[in-house]
Amino acid sequence: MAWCRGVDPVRILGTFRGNDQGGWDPADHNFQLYTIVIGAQTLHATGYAMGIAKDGRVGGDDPAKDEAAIVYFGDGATSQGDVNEAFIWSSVFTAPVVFFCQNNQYAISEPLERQTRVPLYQRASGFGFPGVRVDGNDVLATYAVTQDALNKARGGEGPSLIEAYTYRMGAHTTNDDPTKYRIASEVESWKLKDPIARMKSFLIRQQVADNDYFDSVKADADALAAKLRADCLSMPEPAPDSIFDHVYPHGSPELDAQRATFTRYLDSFADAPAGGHR
Ligand SMILES: Cc1ncc(C[n+]2csc(CCOP(=O)(O)OP(=O)(O)O)c2C)c(N)n1
Repeated sequence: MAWCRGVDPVRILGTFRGNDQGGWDPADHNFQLYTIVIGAQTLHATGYAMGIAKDGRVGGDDPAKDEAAIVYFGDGATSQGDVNEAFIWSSVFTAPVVFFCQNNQYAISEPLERQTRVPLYQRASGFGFPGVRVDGNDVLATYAVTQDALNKARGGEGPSLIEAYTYRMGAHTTNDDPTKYRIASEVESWKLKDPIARMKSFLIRQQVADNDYFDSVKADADALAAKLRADCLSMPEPAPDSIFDHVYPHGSPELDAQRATFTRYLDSFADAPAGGHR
């Protein structure tokens, strides 16, 4: 999504490396900053969507001017209070928001059966809006249901939930070892459903792309990956006390006190740089 919205992927890696706290202006890309607190983004999207509705930018005479919000989260997030609150608020206020749950069947080591007794898309009906499950490894089907849900939201029909059913092929993070909690045959069966391989064979069968095209895509992807690795490794380390810079637009006395305490702590080290830490 960030790529489609024109956000340089290295900006996301900056957040993952802990080098910044979100490296782009959401207004520039119509794309919110990454939310680390699982599920909280569903409330942000619901509030934003309620604002869209209050500004009268849904169900107008010119559909091209209507707007909606879409928010992405995982199967584990559906157990969070935030997500359930977002479902309620969006429903009763008919907010133009699409909840897109990427159900990859694991929240780190926690399997789906520890999150829900019913298929996740069915939860929506209890909150009073439509839910649909789509094969999340089918790019075109996923695009179609997303477009439909967004059009309904823009048209004033309120929220919907999309459950894109898929599988997390790798580890959750570099300190997660999935061999401890799932069996190899499960992973093997999902390898056969690889969405990229499926899309590739579809395009070949439809005769809309040939080997030259795929070779050029691969070359572009390899070059992009190499650039991202290089850019990520060469990111400047932030000054330790820069964490205080962007909490509030105009700072606060409490933050100033915290910064002073932190600076004293840093200065207590023998190798503290003369003249501060910047
Ligand atoms: C409120 C909160 N609790 C716990 C965490 C730690 N945490 C990070 S990722 C994760 C699992 C998320 O699983 P899921 O929602 O299924 O998304 P996935 O990463 O599988 O796409 C957890 C518990 C967090 N970031 N925020």
